[in-house]
Amino acid sequence: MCRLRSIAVCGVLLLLALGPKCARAETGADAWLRYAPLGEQAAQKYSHLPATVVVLGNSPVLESAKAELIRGIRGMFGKTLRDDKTLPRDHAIVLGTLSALQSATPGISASAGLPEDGFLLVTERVHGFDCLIVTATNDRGVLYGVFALLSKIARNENVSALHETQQPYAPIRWTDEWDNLDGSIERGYAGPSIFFENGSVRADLTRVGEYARLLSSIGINGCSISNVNANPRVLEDNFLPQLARVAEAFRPWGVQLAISVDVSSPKVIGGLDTFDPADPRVAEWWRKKVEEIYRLIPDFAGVVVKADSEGRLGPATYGRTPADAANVIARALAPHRGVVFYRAFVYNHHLDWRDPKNDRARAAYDIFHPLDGKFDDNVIIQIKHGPIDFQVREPASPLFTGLEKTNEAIELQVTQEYTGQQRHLCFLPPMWKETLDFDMHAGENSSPVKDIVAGKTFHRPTGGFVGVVNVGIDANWLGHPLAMANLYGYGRLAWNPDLESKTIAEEWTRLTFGNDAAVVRTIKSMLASSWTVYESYTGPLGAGTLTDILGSHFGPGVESSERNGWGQWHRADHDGIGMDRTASTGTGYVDQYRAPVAKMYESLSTTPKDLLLFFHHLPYTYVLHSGKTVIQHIYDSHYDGAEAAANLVQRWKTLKGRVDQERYAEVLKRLEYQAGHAIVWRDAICNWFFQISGVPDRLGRVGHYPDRVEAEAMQLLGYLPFDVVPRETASGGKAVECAPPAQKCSAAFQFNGAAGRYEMDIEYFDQNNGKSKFRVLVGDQFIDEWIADDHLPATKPGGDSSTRRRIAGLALRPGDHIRIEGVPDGEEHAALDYVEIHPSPN
Ligand code: GCV
Repeated sequence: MCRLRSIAVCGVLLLLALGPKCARAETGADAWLRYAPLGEQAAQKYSHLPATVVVLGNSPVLESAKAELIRGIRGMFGKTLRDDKTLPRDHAIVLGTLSALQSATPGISASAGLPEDGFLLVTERVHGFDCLIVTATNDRGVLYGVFALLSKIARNENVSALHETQQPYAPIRWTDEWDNLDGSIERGYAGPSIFFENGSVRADLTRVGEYARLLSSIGINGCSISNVNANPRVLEDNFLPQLARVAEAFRPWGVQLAISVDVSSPKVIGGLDTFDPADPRVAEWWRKKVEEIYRLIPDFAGVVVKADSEGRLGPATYGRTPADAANVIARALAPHRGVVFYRAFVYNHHLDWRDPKNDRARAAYDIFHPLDGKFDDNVIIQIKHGPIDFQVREPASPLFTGLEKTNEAIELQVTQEYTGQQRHLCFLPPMWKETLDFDMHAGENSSPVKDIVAGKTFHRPTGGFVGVVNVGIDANWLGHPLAMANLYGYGRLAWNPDLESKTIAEEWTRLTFGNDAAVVRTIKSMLASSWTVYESYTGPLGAGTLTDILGSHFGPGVESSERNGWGQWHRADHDGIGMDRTASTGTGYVDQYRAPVAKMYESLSTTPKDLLLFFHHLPYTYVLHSGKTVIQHIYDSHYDGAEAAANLVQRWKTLKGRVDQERYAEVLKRLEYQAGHAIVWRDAICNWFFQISGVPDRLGRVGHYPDRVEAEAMQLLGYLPFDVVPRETASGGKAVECAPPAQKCSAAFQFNGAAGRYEMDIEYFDQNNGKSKFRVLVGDQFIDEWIADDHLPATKPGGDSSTRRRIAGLALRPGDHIRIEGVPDGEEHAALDYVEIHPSPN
């Protein structure tokens, strides 16, 4: 079935009877809630579905549940459910809480000891009619049940004789958004904020409502909308009514509003001369402020606090502890059942890098473990999943077992700050699963992280999951159409961390792209491999992401981690690489784990290969279990990774015509970019390690690029060579630029290969401070042109801006004169790195 817009295309396809099924055109805005028409076969399969919906009760959330059901059935089957107010005089889908159901139909057997937000889907006879009942303890549970039912149908599952209970693993299932009041988003990669604009809450909150619907569909019940690097203004009297508007947009979807607060607010906006948490005036200020919030937002969820971290003020100013700071706010929130998330991401970013015993990874445990038991019951310590900062691979934070008498939540990062910024495909649930399933050995029984944060292991009253999402105003929410699999996956794992990541990938693919077996198989397998592919060309063996940690966190920047106080050290030098975190010779970090875990990481032979360099400093010549040396592993993994990234493009291309053209093209564009950028990464990392270690690549690849013509070696007209810094981020350390006063430059060379068809890759630099133009000519013949107008996080030539333009199937003869013309714009000087020419694949 096709939408009107694509009828013409569909018609042509049908007429020609070419290619597979016609696909609908989509922007990605519907995400996994597409409710795309299911077709004849499915209509047959679900013909038993009732034609009526009956809602027992009356609330905005139940209203959403009903509207969603009608919308879903209409989308998938083109039928509109009749909306009845009273119990069935016919087969019906009945929605209502257990108590409403039992009072409307005494004797109904549908009962279950469901916790808040859990739900039951069951087929039962009501008043003599078979009904499909969606029930729960609370209205939100009913809404979740409706989403689950629609998801089953959209994925072609059988719903004819349902008896299924689902309940959330933990009460806390939140997202944090790092949105600033000016509309920018810290670490956001899909346009400006959906919440704020120019210092205020947006006038139009349509997208906010749509976002709440998406969150609700995966069981998220709270959302903190403002950056943890908090602006005290959010608490100003005139700002609170604006927040109330956001809460209103969230409410019909059962999502409760939260905000990040700055602990210095009593002083900065409150007129006090202190924010000392021990000062009674400060406590009183928080009490009154919180009361004011609840007057406007009765279902306000609570606040998130980042303090004494990365330059933020905190209780340390007054010699107080995080417990003092958390409790003073928690006591103001407690009468209203609000909570404080106090982030354990507290560390000294001025560490002395010369001291081999210093270790940022130790910070959270060192600071918070001694405070265990000192936090009030409505405080939750929000712990990043690893001890550093969302690197491509980290061990589970030892703090999870460092707090037995304190509530905890795990913080996972959906926005791909260190994992490719939604320009690279990186499906994160497999990574999250490793942490969630990791046994921390808290006692005799197994104690995976998921149980600890859910409060099960240490019998805590609350706890759970927080995902940092950072959706933007872009139609598809996260930029890369496939990145939404991470938000979906986060929600599904927060609901049920026992789910396999493959199951999640399959669910998401079916809901997002339909049930075509080839589409499901291909996307699922692309997602499944994408994290380790990304890891293999950006940070193998647990070294941490070897990115520019002082800047964008995007492209390669090996040295940026070293010789500064940030503590993201990998300690690579002439002889070896890795942080020695052992108890015997290193920083002693391993001793923060319980004994069995500490023992495993202390020993080189039992440390998992993927984390070797996180725990041990090894010579480049150290031989791994695989038989390869560390250095050869680094070379090989980067070459294999870049090849695997290229392979993602090929796999995606097999879906042409099977998914809608818009998303097909957008994904292809991003995957092609990724394949090019993986080569930038590969070359930068391999060359850096080759330079520093002096150990050649056994396969002779590093530093040898036989098909490459360096721009600085071409015949240059106007273009001038320059050194790129850091040097490994350009081929040979140099590039050419068309700097003022030049207005147009050219770089030319002669092709000396055999006659044939070739792929020509032009590596150029696409900055965000200009839109240079490029043209390619062979002899006098125009071949290609483009504008360097991407929005990469770069204002200069280097690893962040290096971009590949591929010209495929180009016929060349020996002696052909190839010329690239560049026209600079603004600060962007049409810089070129090299050209590489390979025979076209057959
Ligand atoms: C919101 C990292 C990020 C920061 C982020 C911080 C945090 O350092 O780069 O952008 O700040 O983590 O989680 O607080």
